[in-house]
Amino acid sequence: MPEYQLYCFAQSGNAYRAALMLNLIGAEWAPVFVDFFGKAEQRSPEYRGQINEMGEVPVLVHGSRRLSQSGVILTYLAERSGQYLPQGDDERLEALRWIIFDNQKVNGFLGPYRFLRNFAKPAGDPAVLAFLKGRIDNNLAIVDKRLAARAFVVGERPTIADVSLVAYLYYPAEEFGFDIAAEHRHIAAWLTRMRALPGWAHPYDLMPGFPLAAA
Ligand SMILES: N[C@@H](CCC(=O)N[C@@H](CS)C(=O)NCC(=O)O)C(=O)O
Repeated sequence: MPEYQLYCFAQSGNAYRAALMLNLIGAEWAPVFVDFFGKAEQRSPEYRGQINEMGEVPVLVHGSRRLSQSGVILTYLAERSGQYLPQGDDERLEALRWIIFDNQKVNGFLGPYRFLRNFAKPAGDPAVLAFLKGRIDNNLAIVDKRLAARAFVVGERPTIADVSLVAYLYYPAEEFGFDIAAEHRHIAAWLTRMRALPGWAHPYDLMPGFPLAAA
């Protein structure tokens, strides 16, 4: 059995952060498919009892350890491998600052927006979508400005802050109804730099469940 197992599914940008990190550090890992759209497995009492009390994907299993929250998983893998690790207190805190901003306000809004627009039945309320889109535009502009002055989020070297922030950004523009890279040139250039890292793979190639089975 590979060293790591990752509970995930292809459409999850939250899980992509962990899957991508495992690939980038060259870990031996295998995905464990979570049927999110069909059986809503993550909400079952079994999943909550045995896999993750928070009822969320991703979950990383490493020996007797079971970790959830992609920010925790990224930190764990960076500390174990020594790769994508922020160096020193200032970088560590800076990376954490961006990971929290990302979880709450960048991909934390993009994920639900894409879900409501693309997968939810019935589709999301237009007023909710409009609210989220306003927040997304504002927060992507903040990230774009940040990346205008440096190659990666913390500095000139990629860290777990970058791996966190790419979460939903490689999914097709049609799923969002707008083109993030076309609208934010510094984000676009950074996405190209991230894509060039050894081990990079697209979320739909890295995790099981794409394409979605017809309902
Ligand atoms: N902050 C969490 C977010 C995890 C999350 O929200 N995952 C979604 C899937 S993309 C989920 O499992 N949602 C539970 C549900 O909708 O039942 C992380 O970064 O790991």
